[in-house]
Amino acid sequence: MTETIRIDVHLHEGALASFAEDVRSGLGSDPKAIPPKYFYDARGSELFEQITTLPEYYPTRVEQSILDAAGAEIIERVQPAEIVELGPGSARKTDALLRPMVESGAGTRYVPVDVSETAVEQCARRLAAQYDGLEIHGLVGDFELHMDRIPPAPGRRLVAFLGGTIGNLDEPDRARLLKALQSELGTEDRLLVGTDLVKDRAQLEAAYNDAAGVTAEFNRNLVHVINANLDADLDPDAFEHVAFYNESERRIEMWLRAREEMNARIDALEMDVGFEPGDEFRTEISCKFTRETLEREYRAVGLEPLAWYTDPDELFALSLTGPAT
Ligand code: SAH
Ligand code: AVI
Repeated sequence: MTETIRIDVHLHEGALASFAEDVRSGLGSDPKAIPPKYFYDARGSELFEQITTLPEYYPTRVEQSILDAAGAEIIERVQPAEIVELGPGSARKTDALLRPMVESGAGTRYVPVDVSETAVEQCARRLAAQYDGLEIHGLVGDFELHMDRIPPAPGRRLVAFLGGTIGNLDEPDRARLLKALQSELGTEDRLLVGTDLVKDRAQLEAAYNDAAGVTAEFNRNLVHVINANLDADLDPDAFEHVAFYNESERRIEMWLRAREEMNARIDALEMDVGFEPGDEFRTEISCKFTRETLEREYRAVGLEPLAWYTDPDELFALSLTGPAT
């Protein structure tokens, strides 16, 4: 069996400086908000994996079913020489694309790009053992900052952005990312994006308020990450997990709300932070889409919608686009 793994790490001191800056400005802004990409240290990645198995969290199961049904057809249609995946996490679902790509004989490389070092290492090791001869070139980096570090393609490229992670960005950030992707894509390259769809409030809110409390722990992990990286002494258990559907913005919002009065110190920022009971900061948005809103965003950046794959209940969708000609 031939195993070929290379992993480039692009998150060094710069990442800590950006985290420090994002926490400083996030806790000083109104409303207070910290970007969700910081959830994903080793523990955050592990908690997210647990979320994907929860009965209430339908997106993973439903996206998997769409990929199982359409994966081979997508590969046949695009005939990629490689798959670049943004935010793969464990990349479990990506098997539905990798298997047909490797079996086609045309695809030889997989490029996972994730801020979580453990995620890149673990998925690279698993996939190298599973697919004989598949070259794996992982990047530990931020897909909003390090797109230019992706190695040149050996041929036609399929960029996969699964899980609905695009919905964790607000509209200006999505437009910036989609535009950057559009300008990187060759005429025959394709982009495959997974998005959660607008649906009734009860089902959405249940998915982010699971009975076992795993999402609450995932949410509070941001406090652990702040403490560990910025020498802070915030008490994670002093924050209550809050998640609700903001219907006018068509997004789930997750917040951490102080249960009691608290005074904490963030040494690395030389910052004292005080919380009154009920004070809160936003930790994540998770935007929900319709085919119409999404295709409008694609067209605005020069991406042409080519195919739409969904489940019978239209809970989740995969959309395939390419550069408009
Ligand atoms: N695609 C997987 C994992 C989704 S969780 C699935 O569908 O199950 C989101 C993943 O994106 C995590 O692994 C997280 O570390 C990664 N991520 C979030 N923001 C990122 C960013 N700005 N750059 C790179 N990776 C990011
Ligand atoms: C990774 N992302 C698409 C997940 C979501 O549903 O927005 C993260 C998550 N947050 C809470 N549960 C899952």
